[in-house]
Amino acid sequence: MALEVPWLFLEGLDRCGKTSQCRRLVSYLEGQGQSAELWRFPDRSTSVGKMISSYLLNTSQLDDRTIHLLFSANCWEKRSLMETKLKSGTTLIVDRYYYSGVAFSSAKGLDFEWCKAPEMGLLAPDLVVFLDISLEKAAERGGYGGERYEQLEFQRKVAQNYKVLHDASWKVVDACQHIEDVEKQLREIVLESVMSCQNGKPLSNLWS
Ligand code: NYM
Repeated sequence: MALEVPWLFLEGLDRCGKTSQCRRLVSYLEGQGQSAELWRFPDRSTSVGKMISSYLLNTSQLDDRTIHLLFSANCWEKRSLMETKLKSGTTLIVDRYYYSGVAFSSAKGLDFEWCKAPEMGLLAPDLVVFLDISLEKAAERGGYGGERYEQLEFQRKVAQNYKVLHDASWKVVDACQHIEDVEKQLREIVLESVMSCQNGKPLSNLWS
């Protein structure tokens, strides 16, 4: 089945500005007459998502592998809806997806390949955009430290893991720039991606 719309993930350290940029991108695409939706992972609205949320808020404790599998289950429970949306022509702008799973869980010392395994078969995006921010800049942003993982040393390990996961197809945007400049660059990247998807692209699975 041909796919004529691009879909992309935004990844990055905590407080890199992904969520605001995803919102802006969706409004922009809608303004261009494109059907577009913002998705976020973890999706805290499902029952799995509620368990994840309470772990992130430090109101529950879970074994490292258990929480990793819950993040993965959270992606799996949305996979078929994701496929339906993409096949119906909706562009999805996804605020984090499975790369976060590997980057954050392996920062606790879990094996990379073990972390990747449960994500095999999830849909692969047309594009991954990494919002690159320094650890110090991220830590200065409002709300930092409110959730588990928002600690400098932990984020340093996450940043190293993103470097390992990174491949040549990823686009990197400097998230230390002014918000409007980041937005402008993201628009250009998305428009480029729309052009390259114009002849239709098949959906593919991750890590295959
Ligand atoms: N996170 C997110 C993971 O550890 N694994 C995952 O698979 C995903 C999708 O959740 N610190 C972490 C990264 C963040 C936290 O994300 C919540 P956000 O974007 O702050 O809502």
